Amino acid sequence: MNVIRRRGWEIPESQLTPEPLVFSRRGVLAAGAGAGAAALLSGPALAQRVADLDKIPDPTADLYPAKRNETYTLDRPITDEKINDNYNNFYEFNSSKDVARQAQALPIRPWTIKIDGMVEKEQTVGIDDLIRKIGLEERNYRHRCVEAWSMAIAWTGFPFSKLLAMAKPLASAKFVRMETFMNPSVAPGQRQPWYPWPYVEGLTMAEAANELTFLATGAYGHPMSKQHGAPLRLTVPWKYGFKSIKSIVRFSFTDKRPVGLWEKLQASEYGFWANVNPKVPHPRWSQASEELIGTGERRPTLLFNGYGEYVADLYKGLENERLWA
Ligand SMILES: Nc1nc2c(c(=O)[nH]1)N[C@H]1C(S)=C(S)[C@@H](COP(=O)(O)O)O[C@H]1N2
Ligand SMILES: [Mo]
Repeated sequence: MNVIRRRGWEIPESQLTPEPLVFSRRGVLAAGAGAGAAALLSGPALAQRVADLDKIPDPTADLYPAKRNETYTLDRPITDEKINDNYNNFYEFNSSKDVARQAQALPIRPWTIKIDGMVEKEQTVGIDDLIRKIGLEERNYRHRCVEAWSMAIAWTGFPFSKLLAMAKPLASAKFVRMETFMNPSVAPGQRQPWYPWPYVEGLTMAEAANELTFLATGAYGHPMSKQHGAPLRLTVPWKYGFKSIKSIVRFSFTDKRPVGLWEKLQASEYGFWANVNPKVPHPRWSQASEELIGTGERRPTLLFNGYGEYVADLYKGLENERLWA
């Protein structure tokens, strides 16, 4: 993501020290001191780890490809899988688009998900039990990043509403807060202390229950690649991409509006609602059009990324809120 490091969140000494020095010194401190930090794997050791992880079976791989739900149609071709697999935002690994190799170090089995907070009964569930219990379908969705690029993806997964049915949130719950794994020993970006890890995102209960809101476990007819956020990733296609949190480990139901990682870092640029709107520019660039990654084409951006018929009603009466970006 595109963040000016205004560093209001940093320690005051940063005002006295040239930036590159602050970053390297703090980076070194964090790597040496934090959480009993094991040495970060690289080179042959990383390759060996990835090879070992690749041997761990995926117990729900037989469910792919799932039947496509034809309700959701595209106005553009699906992005080529090779391109999509090599152009990602996954700051836990690094802040470039080139994260695919590093992301392979993430273990995704076993993977447990905690459901807690304002629910009838807190529970912990393994990803494969969850997938088998709920079942899978395929959906083609557009994806619009706040950085003014877009893709189209064939996701596999299940509607968020089915997780709600399982979680049984109390009437007092107003929001769901989602959290990504925290594992700095395999995710080098998580050793960068200026990001408020872990990655967090949130939705209102009405947004979570909307028929478009989808939890993806696969893409392109097979289990999702790690760089896309395996084994469980949110897709809310009418919002800027940063809302679609990857590699989720926890759903907490709450009456307090969650503050996402980007909002915490730079609230003036990345807000809670973050609905796509071509008429409301980001403070530093226009949102009027987008680059379709892999095609060289630029297109006008659509209000709600073209999904207004499903979601516009969610925002009636909220006109005083900062609904865009
Ligand atoms: N945990 C986590 N989730 C994340 C991100 C991230 O850095 N970490 N990046 C977000 C952003 S900005 C975008 S555009 C999408 C990118 O998804 P893709 O790499 O599958 O295209 O993931 C979102 N979810
Ligand atoms: Mo993004």
